[in-house]
Amino acid sequence: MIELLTADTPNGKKISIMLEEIKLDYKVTKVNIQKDEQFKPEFKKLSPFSKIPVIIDHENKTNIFESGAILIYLGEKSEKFYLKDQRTVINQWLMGQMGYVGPMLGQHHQFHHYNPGKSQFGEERYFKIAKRIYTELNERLSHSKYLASDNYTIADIATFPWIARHEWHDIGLKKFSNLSRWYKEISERDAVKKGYDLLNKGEKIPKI
Ligand SMILES: N[C@@H](CCC(=O)N[C@@H](CS)C(=O)NCC(=O)O)C(=O)O
Repeated sequence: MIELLTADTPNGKKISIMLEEIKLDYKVTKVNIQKDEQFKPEFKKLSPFSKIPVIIDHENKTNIFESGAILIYLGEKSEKFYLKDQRTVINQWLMGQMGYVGPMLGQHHQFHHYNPGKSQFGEERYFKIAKRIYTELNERLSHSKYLASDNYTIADIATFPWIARHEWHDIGLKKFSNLSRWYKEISERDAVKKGYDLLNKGEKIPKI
């Protein structure tokens, strides 16, 4: 059994979606990051940067932090969505999400959604970067069905929950036809719908 220690955020949703996709038995343990539970010593032992998500694989007593590393671990364990002969390309799109797409859109959330009016520089900078990310993903998806290849992989699973915040981004997802096609298709997967609602609150994936 896998225990997923998480909060209801895009990084958290990546892992619940993956666990639903690979149909592993799992339970969610909520970490309330608004109440600083991530800084408790017992959690910090599992996650040195005090970040969710973390998994504990009780089968072999392994714990893993960093969502990209968790997706790789689960991909290898299940032999799903991380095809052996496509790992070099999957890793690139996964690392691109981890090092660029997620952190930059996260800053856009901070300046544009949570704290508008506090920094014109921050708002403009991350709005521009977010738009660039939409354009770049759209371009990739103009000649590839999914991000890494013609197969749905952990790179898509990592990226999807970030694009699912498109209403916060105010960029206009529907103007990006390939990204919209990809988004719509992934949002219709049963496992994605279930994993997106990781706290069972009836949360629906935002439509385009
Ligand atoms: N690179 C990390 C980022 C994780 C991350 O930023 N988690 C946020 C929530 S989405 C968090 O735990 N924030 C609490 C904090 O920083 O104190 C990953 O992908 O796992």
